[in-house]
Amino acid sequence: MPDISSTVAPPPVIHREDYRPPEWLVPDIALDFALDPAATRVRARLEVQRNGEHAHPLRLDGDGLVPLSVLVDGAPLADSWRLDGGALLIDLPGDTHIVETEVEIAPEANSQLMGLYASGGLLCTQCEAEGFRRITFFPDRPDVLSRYTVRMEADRTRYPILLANGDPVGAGELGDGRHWAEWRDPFLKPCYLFALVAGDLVANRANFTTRSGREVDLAIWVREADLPKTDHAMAALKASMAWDEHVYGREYDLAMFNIVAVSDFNFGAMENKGLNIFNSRYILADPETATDADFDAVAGVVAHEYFHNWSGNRVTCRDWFQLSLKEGFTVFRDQCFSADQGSAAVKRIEDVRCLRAAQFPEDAGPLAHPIRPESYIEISNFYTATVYNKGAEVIRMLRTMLGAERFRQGSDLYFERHDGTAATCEDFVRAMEDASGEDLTDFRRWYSQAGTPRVKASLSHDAPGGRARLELEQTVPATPGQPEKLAMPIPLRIALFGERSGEIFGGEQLVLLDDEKHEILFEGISERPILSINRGFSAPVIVETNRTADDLAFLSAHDDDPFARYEAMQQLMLDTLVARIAHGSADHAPVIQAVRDTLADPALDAAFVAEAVLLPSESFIGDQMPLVDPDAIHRAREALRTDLGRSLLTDWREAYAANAANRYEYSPTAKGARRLRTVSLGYIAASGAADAPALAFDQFGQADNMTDRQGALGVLANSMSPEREKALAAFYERYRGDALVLDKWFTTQALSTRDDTVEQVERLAAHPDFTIANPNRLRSLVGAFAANQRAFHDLAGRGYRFLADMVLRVDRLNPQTAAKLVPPLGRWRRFDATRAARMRAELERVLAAPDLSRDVFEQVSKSLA
Ligand code: 0A1
Ligand code: ZN
Repeated sequence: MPDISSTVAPPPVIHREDYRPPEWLVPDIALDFALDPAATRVRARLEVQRNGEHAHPLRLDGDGLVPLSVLVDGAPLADSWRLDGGALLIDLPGDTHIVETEVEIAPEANSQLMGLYASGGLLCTQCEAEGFRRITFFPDRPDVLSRYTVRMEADRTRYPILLANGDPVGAGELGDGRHWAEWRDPFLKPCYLFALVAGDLVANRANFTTRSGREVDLAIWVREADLPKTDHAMAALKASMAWDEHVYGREYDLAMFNIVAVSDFNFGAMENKGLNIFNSRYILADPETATDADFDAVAGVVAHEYFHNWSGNRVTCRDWFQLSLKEGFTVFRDQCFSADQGSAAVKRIEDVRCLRAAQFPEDAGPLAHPIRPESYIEISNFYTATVYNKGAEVIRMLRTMLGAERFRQGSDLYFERHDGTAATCEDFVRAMEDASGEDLTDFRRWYSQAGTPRVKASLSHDAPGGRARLELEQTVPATPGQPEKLAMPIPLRIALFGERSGEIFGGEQLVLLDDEKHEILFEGISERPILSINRGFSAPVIVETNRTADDLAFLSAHDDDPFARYEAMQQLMLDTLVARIAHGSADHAPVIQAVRDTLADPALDAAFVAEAVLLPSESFIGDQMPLVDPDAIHRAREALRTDLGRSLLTDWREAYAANAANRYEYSPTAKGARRLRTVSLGYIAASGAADAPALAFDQFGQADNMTDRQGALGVLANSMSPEREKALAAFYERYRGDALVLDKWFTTQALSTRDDTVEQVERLAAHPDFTIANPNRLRSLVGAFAANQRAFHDLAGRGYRFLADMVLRVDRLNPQTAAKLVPPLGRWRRFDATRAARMRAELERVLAAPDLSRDVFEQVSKSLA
């Protein structure tokens, strides 16, 4: 048989440098939907305007659409339109015309969840990045801004609520059980921010008065049974609105703000103007079904989408290469919001942990790209930790370098200059530059160069002279397409502590390492100094220092910067683990002592202690090694865990008892206590204490909240005890009707450290409650399993085969979601020859499959290159 795949042309690559302004603008669009899950008729009326001097036809993007009619200025067109790869091309004589089209689409057959689709009896839309072209013919690019009027009609019983962007302007009955509603959005917007929802929904309603006195009606729309779970999201929404006024001077601008929760959603949520659509897991929360981490995620995502109203909607992106303009900035904004709501130190630790878990590996692998990519095949593949989280770190560095006040002046200038337009990352940097008077020429390298910079820092002390010398050296690793790198300006917050006195010499300094090498001399250093560097994680870099175990132990007990204190402990643990992996043994005593001291320090709050005493993850340990050995890492980490458990058993038992609560309460203190209690339980179990399973089962059974219950279940899931099966069965029975909680049941098992996890996961994939059609459920099992470093890297390659099979199955339904499963296989270069060959073989098998989507093709071909 001929190899057909090799004769199919590879999909085109889009380059940033090829950007050209749109040839036609669409200042106004009226949409008319006759909604029906099987066949929805969409009529569009576009006012089109030639942009500049040219004779090109109007090009309206379309994906899977068939024009039922095309009218120009009211007259049917017979032969002056044609289809070109899905797009509709129309020759137009004049400079302005009215173009009307009609198409029919089938929401319930839309398994990609892009465009108009059905979810749990609702009809809803997702248009970012290029979903609008699956609804109607339109120039589907973010720099075409239009005023929208949307009319919807639908069956009143199935779809009593009809929502779209902006404000409602009319509604009525149609007879035969159908009704209609019309909405108008007064703000110009790109089509990726268009949204509609139709369904049987109820609202949690509230209102908010902006600081200039505007009244805003707030509504969170959900299925009736979910209404009691919406208060936390509503509180977060109000807090976000107030925060953006207070911190950025940004007010909300419509009379209404609607949020809808849906069960089937590819990402977290979407910032459609005035009508945010959310994955229900980021709206619904009550103590019985959501953990403290879930509560935090709900507030963070609600804030994120709300903040997009300015950083994304009022000022949008010129093209998709500028994605980090809205995403990096908005993640930075939501991180600061969350930091202000609770413990800023713990929030920073979590954000850095997330960056290291998701972004550092991306930057070190075959899919590395700058926060402003140069090219893509499928833009959906660029909603990455690099664009989002490293993008946020880049904005944070700007604020660190300019100071809070000048940063705010820069953001004011940016919003003022670009309001109502589609802007670029360059526009943002220029506003910061103009407002602050700083030259940010070299700083722009953070936008164009990929790869995590490495900083070597060595401190030496000249005791008789009372001087210290800090030598800094940076290297930026080669990444695909970027073999050579220029030095990056790296802002490092630094302090020196006296080894004996514990005092800081001369306070904290901000050092800008903007060359390959840099040297700083400190005078008046009367005793041996200990270096505290990259305090608060002031730059997204990897720092290597010549600090001893004693230095790190000192900092873990005395550093006044909570992040640096946590970091010192992590480094001490990492050094110990890496030494054990390399030499087969290591001295655990310094780690044990540092953990004991941290547990005993009365000045520390429980939330911080819980973070500080946790060992680095297996994958982060792997990132420190030239070649990852998952089994050796697991053994070393478990040995240290066991040792910590045994040596400090009394301390863990004390912490466990001291952090018990009589009754559930939602407060930072109560959250910290819950976290430390379950971390302590984990160590008690790691010690091998005979009563550990019973203790965990008790916590599981008696918990009055999901944090404690799931925490105990997680501990049991790693055990071989009979309590494990009892707890899993009880959890399933209790929550089988609640999809979001059932996701946790799958995830907990997929993350188990037991030897039989691969088989368990294969078995769970055949469970009647498992489905690949729902992205949350898919990720709860498959995504979690691929993050379980030991189980996924099973030497026989079963984990790899399982994941590749899933990629192929999911690709037929939902390419975007399938592509997101590929990166763990792409890390093959980091593993031993046997594993690397098996991972490659699976990638090659996927690549050879017929009819692969562009999404998966791009991720797999780049992973093999
Ligand atoms: N802009 C959203 C992210 C998002 C992107 C694509 C989506 O559709 C598949 C959905 C959401 C955000 O940053 O929250
Ligand atoms: Zn976003």
